[in-house]
Amino acid sequence: MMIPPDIEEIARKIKTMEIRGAALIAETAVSCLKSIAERSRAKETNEFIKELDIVARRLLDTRPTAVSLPNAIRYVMYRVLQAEERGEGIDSLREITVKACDEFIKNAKEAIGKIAEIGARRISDGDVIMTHCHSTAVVAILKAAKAMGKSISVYATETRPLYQGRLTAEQLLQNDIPVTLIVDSASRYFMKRVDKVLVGADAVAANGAVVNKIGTSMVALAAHEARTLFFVAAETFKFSPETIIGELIKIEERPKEEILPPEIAMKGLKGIEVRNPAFDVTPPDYIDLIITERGIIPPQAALTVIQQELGPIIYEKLGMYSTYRES
Ligand code: RI2
Repeated sequence: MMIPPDIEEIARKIKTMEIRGAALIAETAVSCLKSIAERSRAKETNEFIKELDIVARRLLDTRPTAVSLPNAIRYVMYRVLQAEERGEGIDSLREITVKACDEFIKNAKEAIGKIAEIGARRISDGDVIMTHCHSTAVVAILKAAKAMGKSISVYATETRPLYQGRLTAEQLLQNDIPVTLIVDSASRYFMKRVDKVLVGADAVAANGAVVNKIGTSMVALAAHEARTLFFVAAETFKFSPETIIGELIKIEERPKEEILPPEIAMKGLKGIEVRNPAFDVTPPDYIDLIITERGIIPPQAALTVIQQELGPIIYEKLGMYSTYRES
């Protein structure tokens, strides 16, 4: 089967980050699987599964770090493969696929609502918050805190090289939350004025380490030094089951043109070595709390979350759709 052009276009947009954010790429991938299931003309179950499988692998190929992506795909494929093993027919498989996709998206939306509510309770009236990059979960918490009548203000780092901090600032302004945009390297300069740092996550490892946008660990270090609380907001589908067996989360390296566009490279920098890692790892020692839809946990409880929330995937189909396997 050829991948349909509209799905190919979505995969391209995820790779170029026109569609971005760990939760959104997971939800988008699941919507693609749903669309494939709905339009499939397969007569045999194995043909149907092959169609899903090709699209699943194409989507997994787009971005390697956000664990939400393989976890979302496994959520759907695990249920479909189980149904096939039970001997269900093609119509039933289609129905099960669509249901699993709808369920994942519904759960993801509900998770954000719960994280907003739980997280907002941890914000005090008058708090000055610092955030890095753009996280749907973080913005939801800040909006909920404001809705609870808490007066807050935010320092948003611009987040080089793609400036997702501008998006955060825009969304906060739209919600009448005072925000100051700063360059990433000013985060330590302003840290003494900050009560809490709040960031999102692309992946949470079994030991509680958090993988998030490059620069997060530097902000965490500055927070640690200033004794400023450091909170992470992450849905449980961002927790990485593979890390239980010692796999490392792969850090995406993006094109050097994001840092050095060709017109600048012409001026004496042509051919220069540029590195552009998109994420870094913040050790659990620098993290005070992780806010999940199941409640607030210390980073040390990440393993328990993985065991409870992602159990069947871990024990039966861990290798399935792992972004780690080929690395
Ligand atoms: P939500 C983003 O990655 C950022 O690192 C952000 O903190 C994280 O995903 C979580 O975002 P990128 O796609 O899922 O910008 O909370 O590379 O929206």
